[in-house]
Amino acid sequence: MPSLIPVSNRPFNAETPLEVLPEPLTPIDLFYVRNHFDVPEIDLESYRLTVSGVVERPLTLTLAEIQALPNRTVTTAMECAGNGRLFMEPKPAGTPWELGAVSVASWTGTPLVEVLKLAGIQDDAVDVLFRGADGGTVEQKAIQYERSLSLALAMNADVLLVWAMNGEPLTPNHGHPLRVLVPGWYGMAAVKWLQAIEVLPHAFDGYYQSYHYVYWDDDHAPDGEPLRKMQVRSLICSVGEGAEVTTPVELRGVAWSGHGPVIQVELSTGGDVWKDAELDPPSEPGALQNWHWQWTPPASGEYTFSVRATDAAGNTQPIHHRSNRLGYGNNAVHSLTLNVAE
Ligand SMILES: Nc1nc2c(c(=O)[nH]1)N[C@H]1C(S)=C(S)[C@@H](COP(=O)(O)O)O[C@H]1N2
Ligand SMILES: [Mo]
Repeated sequence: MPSLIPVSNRPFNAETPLEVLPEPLTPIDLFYVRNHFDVPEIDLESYRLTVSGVVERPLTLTLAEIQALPNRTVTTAMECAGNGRLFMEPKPAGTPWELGAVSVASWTGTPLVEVLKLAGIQDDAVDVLFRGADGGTVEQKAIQYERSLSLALAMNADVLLVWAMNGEPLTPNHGHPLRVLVPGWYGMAAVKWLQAIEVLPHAFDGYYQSYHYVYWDDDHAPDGEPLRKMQVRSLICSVGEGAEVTTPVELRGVAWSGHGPVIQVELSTGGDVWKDAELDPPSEPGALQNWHWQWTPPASGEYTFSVRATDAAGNTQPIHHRSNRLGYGNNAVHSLTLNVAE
């Protein structure tokens, strides 16, 4: 039985075993976990979501009141921006993720815009801030996990306040009782244990907004480019590094992008020669797409297989990752060396 692969204990961080990613939904107990602090204990009886700031009507809502609003279910992938950090050179500080900080779930929730409409947005609103119930001391300051979206993004009907994953209430690790979902974005935007929404008359400037989850390097804007959508990526899931396989070699895996569907997945066995894999369309926009590929090698022996994906917006995975100080967005091609038996 596959199980989560622990990366750290306090806070608890763990990866999804790649072999389960081709399943239509990642089982909840195998969905990767990314926590910055200890999981806060939230009692459903006393839980309230507050909505305040530059609104006509500040709100205090129970989960049942939120669930009574219009809701919908979407299936989308979520990836941590630090996925693959362990393979970056030089290795940045930060959680040393291999490649399993990605999963896919069906998410049920109320569009954020429904709650914002209830509260009534004032004309001077600029940003919508989400505050998680978790927190701790960072650089000698007591902080909570907080992120914002611009008002224009927050009004997008795709942004959900989610209470169920794969048809089950959220578990403590995944944000029980309520979390944000910003489909297509790296996971940092999906604030868990949502406690408060504050509509601000200015842009929010917080630790996880303006310092972390920013590409700091020379290739981006000099003052750092905040992370948003997931970059195009593909993974080989059917075998692991160093495995022995038989001929014809059959490889399977997944691909995704926050910039639209993946339209091509290619494999290489060395050199800049790429052959198309067969690629399934996403079951829904933003879900992981399965691919498979078959190849008869000229002889038995050791081969290095690389996979790369291209999305509908024309983005292709690079051979080498771009460096950035905090080690985000490593979407370099995934390569494995396998032993092909007689
Ligand atoms: N309140 C809160 N929300 C959070 C986080 C957190 O530490 N605290 N981590 C974020 C990050 S970086 C990611 S990648 C996703 C991970 O969601 P998951 O643990 O359900 O996979 O949650 C995001 N939301
Ligand atoms: Mo993340």
